[in-house]
Amino acid sequence: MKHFRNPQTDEEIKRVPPRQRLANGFPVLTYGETPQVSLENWAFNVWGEAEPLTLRWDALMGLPQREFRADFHCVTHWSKLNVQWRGVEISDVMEQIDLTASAQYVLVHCYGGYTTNLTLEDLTDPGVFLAHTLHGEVLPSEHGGPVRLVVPHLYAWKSAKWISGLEFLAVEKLGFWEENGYHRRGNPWQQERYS
Ligand SMILES: Nc1nc2c(c(=O)[nH]1)N[C@H]1C(S)=C(S)[C@@H](COP(=O)(O)O)O[C@H]1N2
Ligand SMILES: [Mo]
Repeated sequence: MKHFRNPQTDEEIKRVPPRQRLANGFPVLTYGETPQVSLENWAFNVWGEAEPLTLRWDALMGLPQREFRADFHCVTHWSKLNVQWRGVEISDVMEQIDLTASAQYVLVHCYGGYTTNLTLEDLTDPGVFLAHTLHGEVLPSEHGGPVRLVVPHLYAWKSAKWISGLEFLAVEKLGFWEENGYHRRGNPWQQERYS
């Protein structure tokens, strides 16, 4: 079986960024072990340039639940169009968060220790969300369950699996891959792959 193919239809050609191919399946890309986190133990923490906050599973479920369809672009040259997720819009999470006037950057933290950085502007882009459901099924742990971040407008290393919190910052801190040579922003249309 072929795992990747070139975009074919006009629609695919328009939506697949430069030097990307389409994945037939949904590859799993994880650096290190897959953390196992129960819903009971799951917690999402906010700290730094914000009033400290902890959201547990029930509180997350109490926020508006929505369907999202998003394209997914991994920097290793594969993309997947129309991935169907269910979860919570980041704007609905941000309504729970009281930022200081200095907050301009975010370091996203994960169970297992992975981190990735975003500007506050990229985090609060209207397309960004927390996902707990993939194609109608409970988000599998290898794809980031119980809850992952999805940032459709940037390369997928920004879509942090097993998210455990957001550290708001006045001064930018780089995340794991960004420290190791990946671009600080990662716009797939500009091919911001490595720095
Ligand atoms: N916590 C964590 N999040 C992560 C990663 C990781 O290794 N750990 N890999 C990133 C990369 S490089 C990609 S392409 C996507 C892959 O998501 P998937 O495994 O669901 O396809 O997750 C991103 N989020
Ligand atoms: Mo990736």
